[in-house]
Amino acid sequence: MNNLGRTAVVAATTAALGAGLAGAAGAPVTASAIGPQATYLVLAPQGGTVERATARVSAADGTVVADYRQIGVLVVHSANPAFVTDVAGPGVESVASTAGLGTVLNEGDTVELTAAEIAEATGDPTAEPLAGQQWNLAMIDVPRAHLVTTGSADVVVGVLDSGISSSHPDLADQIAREQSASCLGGVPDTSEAAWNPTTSDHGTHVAGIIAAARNGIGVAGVAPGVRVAAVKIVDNEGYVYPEAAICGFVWAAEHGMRLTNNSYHLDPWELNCRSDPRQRPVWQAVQRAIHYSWSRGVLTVAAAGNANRDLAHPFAEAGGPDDSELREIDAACRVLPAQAPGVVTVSAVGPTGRKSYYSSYGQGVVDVTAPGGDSRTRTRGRTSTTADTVLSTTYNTVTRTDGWGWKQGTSMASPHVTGVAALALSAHPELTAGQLSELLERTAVARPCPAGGYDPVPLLPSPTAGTATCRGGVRNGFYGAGLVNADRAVR
Ligand SMILES: [Ca+2]
Repeated sequence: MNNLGRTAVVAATTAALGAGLAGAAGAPVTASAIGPQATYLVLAPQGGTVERATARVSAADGTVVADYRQIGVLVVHSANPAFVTDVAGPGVESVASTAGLGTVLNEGDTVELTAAEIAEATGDPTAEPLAGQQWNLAMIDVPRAHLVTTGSADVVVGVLDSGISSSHPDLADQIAREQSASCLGGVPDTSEAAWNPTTSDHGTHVAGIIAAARNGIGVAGVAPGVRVAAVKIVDNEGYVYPEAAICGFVWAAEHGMRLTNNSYHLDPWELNCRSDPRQRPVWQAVQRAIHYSWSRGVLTVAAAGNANRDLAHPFAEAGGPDDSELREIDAACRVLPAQAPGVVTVSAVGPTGRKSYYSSYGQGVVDVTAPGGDSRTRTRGRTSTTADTVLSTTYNTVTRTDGWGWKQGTSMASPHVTGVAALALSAHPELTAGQLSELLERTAVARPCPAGGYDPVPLLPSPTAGTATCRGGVRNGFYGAGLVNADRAVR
């Protein structure tokens, strides 16, 4: 740990934190839809069999690399330039190439703790050494909840993300190794190397928020008694392709998980438009996968996104494969998986409880809110304060060193909700996914809309600046049903 420094190891951009978080400046996506071994999603009619679709794939010179007949979805490789038209026919509802449909993980910088900072914080033998910096846990009453339960090892949470460091001293004993897998390419690979992080520590940070151990080292998570499974869906370039996410949902549903955390969004654009014929099959396939999870008792928790966007009133956006392209956005456009049915969608607040400057929102979209950090709340009189973000476990992919550090985003808020849900399941294992979702909302502490207008970044220019409008009453667009509360959820 002596080589840890205050370096941004996975900087998404070199601009301000806001830009890195928003992901608006994501790397260009090559739109070469056709080529050797292009990947396709082939959907059979919902509720039907995949037999005819499988035969049509073969006849169209395609190879099925993953068969998700549970949801009527095949992941196919083909070099046939005419595959999309050749495969169409009876038994095939829709087909789409997923080339160019990956999206760069919505990821901010990590500010790692130095060895000196870690050493200085080990004074209190009765608490986790870094617990004093975890404002986020006190905010949602985690210490009081732990008097009831710290979580049951029977509860396994799927972390659909960039992998989890299995060598991390705060996570090594928390990982359900036999339930972990990489889903890159849409095909599960259970080797430990495959589900460890390679180019991003995002999943390691998320996993620590949920379940970092109470072991006298570093930090503790919201639910240190539960276990996490690494389900790696973020590839080495930072992309999340639809076939990887679909594989991840099905894997989690069939390997004993009760919850999945989803701190990412799909597509090269933030929004997936069902009216776009190329995106519609992705929407359908992901929705089927999430519904399948739900039917198997798995609750899906997802981040709302970091664009300070009103998801209930989408507007035209630039970006995607060609940054000059401006798309028509309408009510058929959604953030996936956050806006899929049955998903608990999470906005972020900072230490003051106000919506984080970057957090997306939307009445009828956000279900609950949780601490995601806000470096610009200026609780200490400075313009930007790292300690107002979220401290968790890190893995430096350059030095291959485990550590602890700060990140902010709805990516960090979502695992707080997942952790609270894991505690609630530990206390009430009989809950169905629907009952658990309802419990999270019923036990949340309502937060009113801020009075007057809301400028998320007063006096500061920001890529995500712009007045946000909070709509609704007790349940509203900024905070949904309110701030999740671990103590109320376990009673
Ligand atoms: Ca610990």
